[in-house]
Amino acid sequence: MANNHHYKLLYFDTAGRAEHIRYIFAYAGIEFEDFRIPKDKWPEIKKTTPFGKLPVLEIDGKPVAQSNAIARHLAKQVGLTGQSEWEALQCDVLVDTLGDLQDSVMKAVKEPDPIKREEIKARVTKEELPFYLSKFEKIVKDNGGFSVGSDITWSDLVFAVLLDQFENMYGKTALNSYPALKGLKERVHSIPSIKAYLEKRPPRSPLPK
Ligand SMILES: N[C@@H](CCC(=O)N[C@@H](CS)C(=O)NCC(=O)O)C(=O)O
Repeated sequence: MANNHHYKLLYFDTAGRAEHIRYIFAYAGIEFEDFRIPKDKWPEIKKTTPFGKLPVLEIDGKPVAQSNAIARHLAKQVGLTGQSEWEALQCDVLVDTLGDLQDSVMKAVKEPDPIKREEIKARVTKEELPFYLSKFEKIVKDNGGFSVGSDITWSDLVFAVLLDQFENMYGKTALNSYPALKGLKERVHSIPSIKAYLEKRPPRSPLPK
């Protein structure tokens, strides 16, 4: 896809909040510099970022913060925001709802007290995950395999990234009760440009605390 901008994505050496941005670049065949900041360099670089957080995307040298603002901007450029304003809105709704679920999951991961951690993890696993996943499953099934409308959107890419992370955390059978979601993830991962990206993607390393 033609795009004349120079893109440099700054993030840590992990998937985290940058992976959906990398997927959009990969999907659209847009070259970008995947600048993975080593932990020890972060305190220095942090001072130079717009709001002290990553990811930051430098577009022709101008730094832009906020992962979903960045992803939405790129999605618009490459035609991944659906067929109408209504579909663009549905993409935003799903991406934000996936963010809510991800926040709950991460709360369990980040809890330092091991007893509280297990309690949160049990609640998320028993209540929040099935609540959200069953709703997402119905949406994707009703749309014939897409999260929004009848064609791929950036929401599908965000689903693929997060469902993959859930499988890594909860095991490969975690999505067995959600065949439409599993199918969505697999279909995104079999798109040749995404497949090529996944094959050369560096191994994950943990985020700095
Ligand atoms: N809402 C922001 C959140 C950014 C954020 O929390 N980034 C974390 C990594 S996922 C960070 O920069 N942590 C290091 C720090 O705060 O020093 C986004 O989606 O971009």
